[in-house]
Amino acid sequence: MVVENELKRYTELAESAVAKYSVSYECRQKKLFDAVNYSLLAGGKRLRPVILLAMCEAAGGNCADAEAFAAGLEMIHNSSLIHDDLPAMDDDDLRRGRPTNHKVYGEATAILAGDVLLVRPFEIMADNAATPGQVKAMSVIARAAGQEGMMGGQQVDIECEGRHASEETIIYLNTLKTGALFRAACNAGVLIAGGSEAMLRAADEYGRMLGLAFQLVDDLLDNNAEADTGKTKGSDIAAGKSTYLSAYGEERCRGMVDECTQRAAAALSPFGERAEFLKELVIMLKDRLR
Ligand code: GRG
Repeated sequence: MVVENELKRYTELAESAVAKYSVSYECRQKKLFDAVNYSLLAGGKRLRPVILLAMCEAAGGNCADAEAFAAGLEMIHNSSLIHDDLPAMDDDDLRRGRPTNHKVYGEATAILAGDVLLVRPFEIMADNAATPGQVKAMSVIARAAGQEGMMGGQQVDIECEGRHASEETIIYLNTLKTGALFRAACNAGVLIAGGSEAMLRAADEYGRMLGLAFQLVDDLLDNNAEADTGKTKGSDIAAGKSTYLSAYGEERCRGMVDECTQRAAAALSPFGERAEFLKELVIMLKDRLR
C-alpha cells in the first residue's frame, strides 16, 4: 500500500461527501449559503472525515455507509473554525490562507454560517442513520462537539487566557477542544462498520493519542515562522494562551509527539494489516514538523 495514494483516495471521498451535502441556490438568504460554502468548500486537510472513513474500512465497513457522517463531522469542524475566528473568540483575520469568514461576510452572517454548519450535520446524519451503529455514531459525534467535548474545551481555554494554567488544565482543555472530534471520528467509524468492542477500545485509544499528537504539532507549527499553516503566526502566544508549547517547551513537546505517535500505532493492533494507513497517517502528521 502506498500511503500517499490512500490519503488521496480518502481525501477525495471526504471531499465528495462534503460536496454532496452542501447546498446552494438562488434565494433571499443566498448570502448565508455563500458564507457557509466559503468556509466549507475552502479546502482544509479534511483530516477528521478521512480518519472516520479509514477507521470504518479498517473495521470491515463500507465508506458509502459513512459518508454522511464524514461530511457532518467536517461541517461541525468548519462551524467551530468560523466561530473560533470571531472577534469575541480568537479574533483572527486569516484561515486557510484566506480572510476569515467574518472578514468577508460580516460578524452576524458568520455567526449564522457557523450555526448552519452545526445544525446541517444532524439533518444529514439523521436522514442516513439506518442501523443502530449509525444512530450511536451520531450521538458520539454530538457529545464530542458539545459542552462535554469541543465546546467545553473552548470554554476552559477562554477562561485560561492571560493566566498561568496548570499542565493538567492544558491537557484537559486540549483533550476536549481538539481531541474530542478526533476521538469521535475514530469511534464513529468503528460504530458505523459494526466493529467489535475490542476495535472500539483500540480506535478510542488511537484517537486520543492522535488528537494529542495533532495539537502538539499544531502548537509547534504556530511557533515556526517558516511553516505554512494558512493562519496568522504566533497568534496563540500573542493572545496569552496556555499551550503545550508554553507549558513544556519545544524539546519536550517533540518528545511527546514521538511517544504519542508510537502509542497510536500500537493501539491499532486489533485491526491488523487493515489499519496500515491509519498507522502511517500519524507518522505523516508528525512529519509536518520537518
Ligand atoms: C460552534 C461547533 C462550534 C463550536 C464553538 C469555537 C469553538 C466552540 C471551538 C473551537 C475549537 C477549535 C477551533 C479548536 C482548534 C482545533 C484545530 C487545531 C483546528 C485546526 O484543524 P485542521 O488543521 O484544520 O485540521 P483544516 O483547515 O485542515 O481543516
